[in-house]
Amino acid sequence: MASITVPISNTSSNEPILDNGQGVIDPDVYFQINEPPADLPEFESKLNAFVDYHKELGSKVVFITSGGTTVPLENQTVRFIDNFSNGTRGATSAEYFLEAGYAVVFMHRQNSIQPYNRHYTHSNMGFLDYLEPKEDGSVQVLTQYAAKMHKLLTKYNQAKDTNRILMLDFVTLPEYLFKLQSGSKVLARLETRAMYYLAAAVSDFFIPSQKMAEHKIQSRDGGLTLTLDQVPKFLKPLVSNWAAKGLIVSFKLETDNNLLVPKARQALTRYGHQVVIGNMLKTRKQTVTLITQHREKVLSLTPQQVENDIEIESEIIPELVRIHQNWIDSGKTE
Ligand code: PAZ
Repeated sequence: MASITVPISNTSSNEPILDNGQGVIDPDVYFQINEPPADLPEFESKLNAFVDYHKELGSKVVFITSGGTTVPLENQTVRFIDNFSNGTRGATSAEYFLEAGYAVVFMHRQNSIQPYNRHYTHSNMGFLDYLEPKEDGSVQVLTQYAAKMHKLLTKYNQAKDTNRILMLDFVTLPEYLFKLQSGSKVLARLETRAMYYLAAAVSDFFIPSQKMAEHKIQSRDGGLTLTLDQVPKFLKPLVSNWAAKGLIVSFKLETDNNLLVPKARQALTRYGHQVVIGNMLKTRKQTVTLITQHREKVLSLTPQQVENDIEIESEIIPELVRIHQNWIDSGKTE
Protein backbone atom coordinates (compact mmCIF):
# COMPACT_ATOMS: atom_id res chain seq x y z
CA MET A 1 0.00 0.00 0.00
CA ALA A 2 1.44 3.39 -0.94
CA SER A 3 1.43 5.99 1.79
CA ILE A 4 2.73 9.55 1.63
CA THR A 5 2.26 10.41 5.29
CA VAL A 6 5.11 12.63 6.47
CA PRO A 7 5.24 14.69 9.69
CA ILE A 8 5.17 18.48 9.33
CA SER A 9 8.79 19.53 9.47
CA ASN A 10 10.91 22.61 8.98
CA THR A 11 13.29 22.12 6.05
CA SER A 12 16.24 23.46 8.04
CA SER A 13 15.73 22.09 11.55
CA ASN A 14 13.10 19.35 11.43
CA GLU A 15 11.22 21.32 14.09
CA PRO A 16 7.44 21.41 13.54
CA ILE A 17 6.11 24.63 12.00
CA LEU A 18 2.89 25.04 13.96
CA ASP A 19 1.16 28.21 15.00
CA ASN A 20 -1.63 27.16 17.28
CA GLY A 21 -1.04 23.69 18.61
CA GLN A 22 -3.55 22.23 16.15
CA GLY A 23 -1.14 21.33 13.38
CA VAL A 24 -1.98 24.29 11.15
CA ILE A 25 0.92 26.30 9.80
CA ASP A 26 0.89 30.06 9.90
CA PRO A 27 -0.11 31.72 6.59
CA ASP A 28 3.19 33.66 6.52
CA VAL A 29 5.13 30.42 6.89
CA TYR A 30 3.09 28.93 4.08
CA PHE A 31 4.34 31.62 1.71
CA GLN A 32 7.94 31.14 2.85
CA ILE A 33 8.04 27.41 2.22
CA ASN A 34 6.02 27.21 -1.00
CA GLU A 35 7.03 28.37 -4.48
CA PRO A 36 4.96 31.20 -5.97
CA PRO A 37 3.34 30.43 -9.34
CA ALA A 38 5.47 31.29 -12.37
CA ASP A 39 2.85 33.72 -13.73
CA LEU A 40 2.59 35.77 -10.51
CA PRO A 41 4.57 38.76 -11.91
CA GLU A 42 2.26 38.90 -14.96
CA PHE A 43 -0.80 38.58 -12.69
CA GLU A 44 0.45 41.49 -10.57
CA SER A 45 1.31 43.72 -13.46
CA LYS A 46 -2.15 43.30 -15.09
CA LEU A 47 -3.85 43.92 -11.75
CA ASN A 48 -1.71 46.94 -10.91
CA ALA A 49 -2.60 48.57 -14.23
CA PHE A 50 -6.32 47.85 -13.71
CA VAL A 51 -6.30 49.20 -10.15
CA ASP A 52 -4.36 52.34 -11.15
CA TYR A 53 -6.90 53.00 -13.88
CA HIS A 54 -9.88 52.60 -11.56
CA LYS A 55 -8.31 54.47 -8.66
CA GLU A 56 -7.96 57.45 -10.97
CA LEU A 57 -11.62 57.13 -12.01
CA GLY A 58 -12.83 56.68 -8.42
CA SER A 59 -14.57 53.40 -9.34
CA LYS A 60 -15.83 50.85 -6.89
CA VAL A 61 -14.02 47.59 -7.61
CA VAL A 62 -15.00 44.08 -6.62
CA PHE A 63 -12.43 41.28 -6.44
CA ILE A 64 -14.38 38.09 -7.12
CA THR A 65 -12.89 34.66 -6.54
CA SER A 66 -14.73 31.88 -8.33
CA GLY A 67 -14.63 28.13 -8.88
CA GLY A 68 -12.86 25.31 -7.05
CA THR A 69 -9.17 24.75 -6.37
CA THR A 70 -7.28 21.56 -7.18
CA VAL A 71 -5.00 19.89 -4.64
CA PRO A 72 -2.12 18.17 -6.43
CA LEU A 73 -1.00 14.76 -5.16
CA GLU A 74 2.34 14.76 -6.96
CA ASN A 75 4.82 17.57 -7.62
CA GLN A 76 4.85 16.52 -11.28
CA THR A 77 1.08 16.41 -11.14
CA VAL A 78 -0.82 13.57 -12.74
CA ARG A 79 -3.53 13.32 -10.10
CA PHE A 80 -5.27 15.86 -7.94
CA ILE A 81 -8.25 16.25 -5.62
CA ASP A 82 -10.98 18.58 -6.85
CA ASN A 83 -14.39 19.78 -5.67
CA PHE A 84 -17.88 20.37 -7.04
CA SER A 85 -17.73 24.12 -7.69
CA ASN A 86 -18.06 25.16 -11.31
CA GLY A 87 -18.08 28.91 -10.73
CA THR A 88 -21.73 29.73 -11.37
CA ARG A 89 -21.98 31.96 -8.29
CA GLY A 90 -18.90 33.99 -9.18
CA ALA A 91 -19.69 34.38 -12.89
CA THR A 92 -23.33 35.29 -12.32
CA SER A 93 -22.41 37.76 -9.58
CA ALA A 94 -19.85 39.42 -11.85
CA GLU A 95 -22.62 40.32 -14.31
CA TYR A 96 -24.78 41.89 -11.59
CA PHE A 97 -21.82 43.85 -10.18
CA LEU A 98 -21.07 45.20 -13.66
CA GLU A 99 -24.74 46.19 -14.01
CA ALA A 100 -24.40 48.01 -10.68
CA GLY A 101 -21.50 50.08 -12.05
CA TYR A 102 -18.60 48.19 -10.46
CA ALA A 103 -15.32 47.31 -12.10
CA VAL A 104 -14.73 43.58 -11.66
CA VAL A 105 -11.57 41.58 -11.10
CA PHE A 106 -12.68 38.06 -11.91
CA MET A 107 -10.17 35.64 -10.43
CA HIS A 108 -11.50 32.29 -11.53
CA ARG A 109 -10.50 28.69 -11.80
CA GLN A 110 -9.25 28.13 -15.35
CA ASN A 111 -12.02 26.75 -17.60
CA SER A 112 -14.72 27.38 -15.03
CA ILE A 113 -17.86 29.37 -15.81
CA GLN A 114 -17.28 32.93 -17.02
CA PRO A 115 -19.54 35.99 -17.04
CA TYR A 116 -21.71 36.36 -20.18
CA ASN A 117 -20.10 33.36 -21.88
CA ARG A 118 -21.78 31.18 -19.22
CA HIS A 119 -25.09 31.49 -21.08
CA TYR A 120 -23.62 29.46 -23.93
CA THR A 121 -20.69 27.42 -22.67
CA HIS A 122 -22.27 25.46 -19.84
CA SER A 123 -25.79 24.93 -21.15
CA ASN A 124 -27.43 21.77 -22.45
CA MET A 125 -26.94 23.04 -25.99
CA GLY A 126 -23.61 22.96 -27.74
CA PHE A 127 -22.19 26.23 -29.08
CA LEU A 128 -22.72 25.11 -32.68
CA ASP A 129 -26.43 24.50 -32.02
CA TYR A 130 -26.94 28.28 -31.91
CA LEU A 131 -25.57 28.77 -35.41
CA GLU A 132 -26.43 28.04 -39.01
CA PRO A 133 -24.11 28.02 -42.02
CA LYS A 134 -25.13 30.28 -44.94
CA GLU A 135 -24.56 29.56 -48.61
CA ASP A 136 -22.29 32.59 -49.01
CA GLY A 137 -19.84 31.00 -46.55
CA SER A 138 -20.83 33.10 -43.54
CA VAL A 139 -22.30 31.85 -40.26
CA GLN A 140 -25.43 33.28 -38.68
CA VAL A 141 -27.02 33.02 -35.25
CA LEU A 142 -30.39 31.27 -35.50
CA THR A 143 -33.17 33.86 -35.37
CA GLN A 144 -34.76 32.54 -32.17
CA TYR A 145 -31.50 33.06 -30.22
CA ALA A 146 -30.35 36.32 -31.80
CA ALA A 147 -32.10 38.84 -29.54
CA LYS A 148 -30.77 37.36 -26.30
CA MET A 149 -27.29 36.90 -27.76
CA HIS A 150 -27.26 40.47 -29.07
CA LYS A 151 -28.13 41.79 -25.61
CA LEU A 152 -25.47 39.72 -23.83
CA LEU A 153 -22.82 40.39 -26.45
CA THR A 154 -23.46 44.13 -26.15
CA LYS A 155 -23.05 44.03 -22.37
CA TYR A 156 -19.95 41.84 -22.63
CA ASN A 157 -18.32 44.14 -25.17
CA GLN A 158 -19.21 47.21 -23.14
CA ALA A 159 -17.53 45.73 -20.05
CA LYS A 160 -14.40 44.95 -22.06
CA ASP A 161 -14.32 48.19 -24.06
CA THR A 162 -14.62 50.31 -20.92
CA ASN A 163 -11.92 48.23 -19.16
CA ARG A 164 -14.36 47.23 -16.42
CA ILE A 165 -13.54 43.54 -16.29
CA LEU A 166 -10.19 41.89 -15.71
CA MET A 167 -10.02 38.13 -16.12
CA LEU A 168 -7.33 36.38 -14.06
CA ASP A 169 -7.08 32.67 -13.44
CA PHE A 170 -5.74 29.96 -11.15
CA VAL A 171 -5.92 26.19 -11.01
CA THR A 172 -4.26 24.77 -7.91
CA LEU A 173 -4.65 25.68 -4.25
CA PRO A 174 -1.09 27.14 -4.00
CA GLU A 175 -1.73 29.31 -7.08
CA TYR A 176 -4.99 30.52 -5.57
CA LEU A 177 -3.40 31.38 -2.22
CA PHE A 178 -0.47 33.30 -3.69
CA LYS A 179 -2.80 35.21 -6.00
CA LEU A 180 -5.30 35.92 -3.24
CA GLN A 181 -2.55 37.41 -1.09
CA SER A 182 -0.97 39.39 -3.85
CA GLY A 183 -4.30 40.47 -5.39
CA SER A 184 -5.75 41.66 -2.07
CA LYS A 185 -2.66 43.73 -1.36
CA VAL A 186 -2.87 45.42 -4.77
CA LEU A 187 -6.62 46.10 -4.33
CA ALA A 188 -5.91 47.54 -0.87
CA ARG A 189 -4.79 50.73 -2.63
CA LEU A 190 -8.48 51.40 -3.30
CA GLU A 191 -9.13 51.33 0.44
CA THR A 192 -12.87 51.25 1.24
CA ARG A 193 -13.83 51.31 -2.46
CA ALA A 194 -12.67 47.71 -2.81
CA MET A 195 -14.97 44.79 -2.09
CA TYR A 196 -13.62 41.25 -1.74
CA TYR A 197 -16.23 38.67 -2.75
CA LEU A 198 -14.73 35.30 -1.88
CA ALA A 199 -17.04 32.83 -3.61
CA ALA A 200 -14.39 30.29 -4.63
CA ALA A 201 -14.65 26.85 -3.05
CA VAL A 202 -11.16 26.57 -1.64
CA SER A 203 -9.88 23.26 -0.35
CA ASP A 204 -9.45 23.02 3.43
CA PHE A 205 -6.80 20.31 3.06
CA PHE A 206 -3.61 19.99 1.05
CA ILE A 207 -0.26 18.21 0.77
CA PRO A 208 2.67 20.61 1.18
CA SER A 209 5.08 20.30 -1.75
CA GLN A 210 7.93 19.11 0.51
CA LYS A 211 5.78 16.15 1.53
CA MET A 212 4.46 15.29 -1.89
CA ALA A 213 5.60 12.43 -4.08
CA GLU A 214 7.75 13.91 -6.85
CA HIS A 215 6.66 11.51 -9.58
CA LYS A 216 3.43 9.81 -10.49
CA ILE A 217 2.28 7.64 -7.56
CA GLN A 218 2.49 4.03 -8.71
CA SER A 219 -0.44 1.66 -8.36
CA ARG A 220 1.62 -1.54 -8.17
CA ASP A 221 1.65 -1.44 -4.34
CA GLY A 222 -2.16 -1.60 -4.04
CA GLY A 223 -4.32 1.04 -2.36
CA LEU A 224 -3.32 4.58 -1.52
CA THR A 225 -3.47 6.26 1.88
CA LEU A 226 -3.22 10.03 1.89
CA THR A 227 -2.61 12.32 4.84
CA LEU A 228 -3.50 15.91 4.15
CA ASP A 229 -2.58 18.94 6.22
CA GLN A 230 -5.06 21.65 7.06
CA VAL A 231 -4.82 24.73 4.88
CA PRO A 232 -3.83 27.81 6.93
CA LYS A 233 -6.68 30.21 7.69
CA PHE A 234 -6.02 32.90 5.10
CA LEU A 235 -9.05 34.96 5.98
CA LYS A 236 -7.24 36.08 9.13
CA PRO A 237 -4.32 37.96 7.47
CA LEU A 238 -6.62 39.06 4.64
CA VAL A 239 -8.95 40.82 7.07
CA SER A 240 -6.33 42.19 9.43
CA ASN A 241 -3.46 43.03 7.05
CA TRP A 242 -3.82 42.54 3.32
CA ALA A 243 -7.21 44.20 2.76
CA ALA A 244 -7.83 45.92 6.07
CA LYS A 245 -9.98 48.79 4.75
CA GLY A 246 -12.06 46.99 2.12
CA LEU A 247 -15.45 45.35 2.56
CA ILE A 248 -14.89 41.63 2.88
CA VAL A 249 -17.63 39.15 1.97
CA SER A 250 -16.84 35.50 2.57
CA PHE A 251 -19.03 32.49 1.80
CA LYS A 252 -19.82 29.52 3.98
CA LEU A 253 -21.09 26.33 2.37
CA GLU A 254 -22.68 23.58 4.45
CA THR A 255 -24.72 20.44 3.87
CA ASP A 256 -26.22 20.33 7.39
CA ASN A 257 -28.70 23.16 7.81
CA ASN A 258 -28.23 23.21 11.59
CA LEU A 259 -24.60 24.21 11.15
CA LEU A 260 -25.06 26.92 8.55
CA VAL A 261 -25.84 30.04 10.57
CA PRO A 262 -23.74 29.13 13.66
CA LYS A 263 -20.69 28.41 11.47
CA ALA A 264 -21.21 31.54 9.41
CA ARG A 265 -21.53 33.66 12.53
CA GLN A 266 -18.49 31.97 14.04
CA ALA A 267 -16.45 32.95 10.97
CA LEU A 268 -17.62 36.55 11.28
CA THR A 269 -16.62 36.68 14.94
CA ARG A 270 -13.34 34.84 14.45
CA TYR A 271 -12.04 36.92 11.56
CA GLY A 272 -13.78 40.22 12.28
CA HIS A 273 -14.83 40.96 8.70
CA GLN A 274 -18.12 42.44 7.53
CA VAL A 275 -20.32 39.87 5.73
CA VAL A 276 -20.68 36.11 5.52
CA ILE A 277 -23.06 34.59 3.02
CA GLY A 278 -24.22 31.15 4.09
CA ASN A 279 -25.54 28.69 1.53
CA MET A 280 -26.52 25.03 1.42
CA LEU A 281 -25.11 22.75 -1.26
CA LYS A 282 -28.51 21.68 -2.58
CA THR A 283 -30.34 25.01 -2.42
CA ARG A 284 -27.48 27.45 -3.12
CA LYS A 285 -29.13 28.71 -6.31
CA GLN A 286 -32.40 29.60 -4.58
CA THR A 287 -31.59 30.62 -1.00
CA VAL A 288 -28.76 32.29 0.88
CA THR A 289 -28.46 33.83 4.35
CA LEU A 290 -26.63 37.10 4.50
CA ILE A 291 -25.04 37.67 7.90
CA THR A 292 -23.56 40.90 9.22
CA GLN A 293 -22.59 41.79 12.77
CA HIS A 294 -26.10 42.76 13.88
CA ARG A 295 -28.31 41.23 11.21
CA GLU A 296 -29.26 38.04 9.52
CA LYS A 297 -31.23 38.21 6.30
CA VAL A 298 -32.54 35.28 4.30
CA LEU A 299 -32.75 35.94 0.57
CA SER A 300 -34.93 33.43 -1.28
CA LEU A 301 -36.48 33.02 -4.68
CA THR A 302 -40.13 32.03 -4.95
CA PRO A 303 -40.97 28.94 -7.09
CA GLN A 304 -42.42 31.36 -9.62
CA GLN A 305 -39.13 33.30 -9.80
CA VAL A 306 -37.18 30.07 -10.23
CA GLU A 307 -39.49 29.10 -13.07
CA ASN A 308 -38.89 32.48 -14.70
CA ASP A 309 -35.10 32.00 -14.50
CA ILE A 310 -34.62 34.77 -11.95
CA GLU A 311 -31.23 34.33 -10.33
CA ILE A 312 -30.56 34.68 -6.59
CA GLU A 313 -27.58 36.92 -7.39
CA SER A 314 -30.12 39.55 -8.55
CA GLU A 315 -31.03 39.80 -4.83
CA ILE A 316 -27.59 39.30 -3.30
CA ILE A 317 -25.73 41.98 -5.25
CA PRO A 318 -28.09 44.96 -4.55
CA GLU A 319 -27.88 44.10 -0.81
CA LEU A 320 -24.09 44.10 -0.96
CA VAL A 321 -23.95 47.29 -3.00
CA ARG A 322 -26.00 48.98 -0.28
CA ILE A 323 -23.81 47.56 2.52
CA HIS A 324 -20.67 48.59 0.63
CA GLN A 325 -21.94 52.15 0.16
CA ASN A 326 -22.57 52.39 3.94
CA TRP A 327 -19.06 51.07 4.48
CA ILE A 328 -17.58 53.73 2.19
CA ASP A 329 -19.69 56.54 3.70
CA SER A 330 -19.46 55.65 7.38
CA GLY A 331 -17.03 52.76 7.89
CA LYS A 332 -19.96 50.70 9.25
CA THR A 333 -22.05 47.87 7.88
CA GLU A 334 -25.33 47.90 9.85
O1 PAZ B 1 -19.42 27.58 -7.91
P1 PAZ B 1 -20.84 27.22 -7.63
O2 PAZ B 1 -21.79 28.25 -8.10
O3 PAZ B 1 -21.16 25.84 -8.10
O4 PAZ B 1 -20.97 27.16 -6.02
C1 PAZ B 1 -20.86 28.34 -5.27
C2 PAZ B 1 -20.29 28.06 -3.88
C3 PAZ B 1 -21.23 27.11 -3.14
C4 PAZ B 1 -18.91 27.42 -4.01
C5 PAZ B 1 -20.19 29.41 -3.12
O5 PAZ B 1 -21.45 29.98 -3.01
C6 PAZ B 1 -19.57 29.20 -1.74
O6 PAZ B 1 -20.24 28.92 -0.79
N1 PAZ B 1 -18.24 29.33 -1.65
C7 PAZ B 1 -17.48 29.10 -0.43
C8 PAZ B 1 -17.41 27.64 -0.10
C9 PAZ B 1 -16.75 27.37 1.24
O7 PAZ B 1 -15.52 27.38 1.22
O8 PAZ B 1 -17.41 27.21 2.25
